[in-house]
Formats: sequence, structure tokens, C-alpha cells
Amino acid sequence: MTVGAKVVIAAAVVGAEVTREQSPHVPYTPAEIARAAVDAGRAGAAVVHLHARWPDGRPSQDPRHFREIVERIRDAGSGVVLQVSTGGAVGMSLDERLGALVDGAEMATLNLGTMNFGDAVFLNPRPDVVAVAARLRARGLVPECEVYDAGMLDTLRWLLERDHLAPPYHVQLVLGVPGGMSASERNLRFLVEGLPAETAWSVAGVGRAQLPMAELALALGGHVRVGLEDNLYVAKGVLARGSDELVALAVERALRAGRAPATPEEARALLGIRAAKPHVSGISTA
Ligand code: KMH
Ligand code: ZN
Repeated sequence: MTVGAKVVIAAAVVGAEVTREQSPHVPYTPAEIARAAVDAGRAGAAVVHLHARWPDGRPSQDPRHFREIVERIRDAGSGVVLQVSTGGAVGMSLDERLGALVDGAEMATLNLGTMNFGDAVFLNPRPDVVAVAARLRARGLVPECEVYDAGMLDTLRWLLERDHLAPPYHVQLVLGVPGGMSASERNLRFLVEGLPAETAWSVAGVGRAQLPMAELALALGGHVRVGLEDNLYVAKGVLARGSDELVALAVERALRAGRAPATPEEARALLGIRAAKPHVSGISTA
């Protein structure tokens, strides 16, 4: 790692699993999700990882929801890097999940394997992984490879060897999902050692591991993801009022570690994303 290298802070502002019963601060509507993303950007996030919801909170991969979220973020003047989820929620078909690939997205997730996800199964058979990678390439999106377990790094190498995947790509080490690898220092170090050379990586620790994992990533030269998708609390028993609060804590930790947060433009350069095209609003205010 270059000493003092900038850190890309990503905010996962909603996800598919957390509910308003767990925290009243979970955003549901496109307007709420967009506001959470804009606030996270103001707090120091360079990237926002986006899911959508129906107004009643059910997970949605409906392109209309994603289009509205993207439009609202840009209408608010935010330049954050827009990363959409192709993971969606467990139980969704691959076609449904790919509804998130709307114009304006710059990155999208590529989940590298099937796994238990709590009591459910998150299906990502290898032919589907290859199909998603091809779709992202066709759309010019930078893939963020979601890695939950060590064997998924072998799948990463398999994809690279067969040119299903090529740089630029980014790796998110998601630790602490029940069914995946737990969020421990030993596991993080093991995964980082196993990454292909020159791979940009980040860690997303689930639950109370979020900030400790972020601190470790800062020390090891990685990037960090925080936000309500993975963790609802700023401290034991204290709910975060939004993902921006968690971003602010990550910024504080980053500065303390001598890693200034990257701006969205710096993040685009680090992640190999072409600069975002100028935005012309498509949202009707009527
Ligand atoms: N909701 C999880 C089942 C992604 O965004 O690509 C999958 C997920 C990963 O959140
Ligand atoms: Zn996600």
C-alpha cells in the first residue's frame, strides 16, 4: 500500500433485508433512498451502493425505482459514484435482479457464488455469474465482485483466466453474513492475501463488526463500506439516524489512520470508471 493512500468510502444505504421495524431510519421510497445517498455523499462517501424498495419496504429490482433513485441523486447535484446491486434479495430470479442495470449507473455488483444467507439460499450458480459479468461488460459498468467466502476468490481467478472478467474491477469482502465467513481479523487478512495482485478491495463488515473491519481495512490499505444495509447502529443500543452518520464515523477513522477520503472523481480514477456524463433531469416535478 502507498502510505497515506486515499480511501474510497462507500455507503450501502438500504440493502434488501433491514426493515423499518428494526430502525425507523431505513429509507424505502426512491425519494428517501436518494436523500440517504446524497446525505452519505455530503458526509464523505464517494460511492453509494444502491438497492430499491417498494413503498411498503419489500425489496424491489424494478428499473423504474432505480431510474428514479438515480435521477433524484443527480437532480440534487450529488456527484457520488452510483453502484447498483444485481444481488437484489434472496429468492429473486436473475432476470429480476438485472432490473437494476439502468442508465446512469457506473458500477454494479457481481456476486461470486451461491451460499446460505441466514436461513435462505442466495443463488449465484457459476453460469449466472458469467452471464452477469457479460452484461456488465456490455453496459460498460465496472463490476464490484462481492466475496463472502474464501472459495469465491477461486471463482474470481477462474473468471479472470477465461476473460469473463478483466480489469477494471473491484472486490468487496463482505464479512459476517450468517452463512459466509465471519468478520474476524484472521479472515480478512487471509482473504486479502489471496487476492490477485493489484486488486482494489474494500471490506463490508456486517453488524457490530462494521467499524472494526473498516479500521482494519484502513490499516491494510483497503477501502471501506458502511451504511444501514450492513449495520443499523452507531454504538451498542444506539441506532444510526442514517447511513451518513456511519459515513462520518468512517471518515473520522480514516483521517485518524492518515487516509484522506477520496472524492467521487478521485474514486472514479482509482476504480477505473469513466467520468460521469452530464446529467439532464428526466424527473417530472408535476
Ligand atoms: N441482499 C443480498 C442477498 C448485492 O448487493 O449485490 C445480496 C446483496 C448483494 O445485497
Ligand atoms: Zn447490497
